[in-house]
Amino acid sequence: MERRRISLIGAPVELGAGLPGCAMGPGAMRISGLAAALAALGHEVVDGGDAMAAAVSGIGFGGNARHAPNIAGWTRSLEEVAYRTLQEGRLPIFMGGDHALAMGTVSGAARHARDIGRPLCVIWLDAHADFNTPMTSESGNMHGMPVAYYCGEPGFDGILGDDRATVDPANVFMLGIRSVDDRERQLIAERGVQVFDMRAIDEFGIAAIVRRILAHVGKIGAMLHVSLDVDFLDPAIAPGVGTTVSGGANLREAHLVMEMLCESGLTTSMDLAELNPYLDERGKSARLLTDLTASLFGRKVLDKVATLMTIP
Ligand code: EXY
Ligand code: MN
Ligand code: MN
Ligand code: MN
Repeated sequence: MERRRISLIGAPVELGAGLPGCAMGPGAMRISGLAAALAALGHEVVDGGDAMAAAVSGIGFGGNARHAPNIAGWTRSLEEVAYRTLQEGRLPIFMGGDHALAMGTVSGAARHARDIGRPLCVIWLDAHADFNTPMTSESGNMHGMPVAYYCGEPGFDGILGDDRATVDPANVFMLGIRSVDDRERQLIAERGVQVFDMRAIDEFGIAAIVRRILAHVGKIGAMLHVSLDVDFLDPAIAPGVGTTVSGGANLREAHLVMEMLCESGLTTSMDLAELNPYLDERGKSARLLTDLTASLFGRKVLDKVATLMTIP
């Protein structure tokens, strides 16, 4: 794989989740050796330290949205960091932090893509659709809302300006989904989000799905943001998350997604979200996130693998 200029950015957001602990995520990712693993693959890696939430007051949209001013502050600062990092020609990897961080990271990537006249596609690896709004959410937890936000759903007034860049829901590809609220289900169908739930993965195999998505991304010349929520993975291999749902992606399915992303060379930004080290088992989930990220950036068993066609 070509040498990338990677920026690691800590995003210790935790008030979007129902449980505390995600603020320790960036620390655990550093301990698990993410920077060294990427550098060992030949990339230039800079750890930019942790971002901070902008100070925000006077945010008060209606509905059910806990800690809205704090999440608005994170959205403003992470939008700017994502935008600026991409503008500098670097590939940001955001070490979360709960998934509300993607309100900012994806919005910033969308602004950069808009500037250079390319679409932005998002691969959303998650047990959940994260498509609630303050008007539909039952929990009020804003980590269940980022996709609705960056797709431009109403109900989040005043976080970023009215000219904020958004993502076309038809360019959002969700994989691994297995827990969706009733009103979310209705919204994602109405908006035309491309959802591949665990049943689709069981039926078609994850490779066939990812191949089709990547072909589409390449064909339309899009930038590609990959957002990996720990709960995409089965809790047996990744227990360090507050919203486990059984029946998730297994170890090989997850690595295969990363390996195919690597081969495509299409990824331009990434989130590692929802790691809760307080709930983890001896660093198991943090290590797995590091291994998966290394797969995406070129770690493989062999340089050349035999294919069916090479067997005499
Ligand atoms: N749909 C539920 C809610 O809105 O509260 C659960 C959301 C969990 C979100 C995690 C991060 O993916
Ligand atoms: Mn999520
Ligand atoms: Mn989730
Ligand atoms: Mn399976």
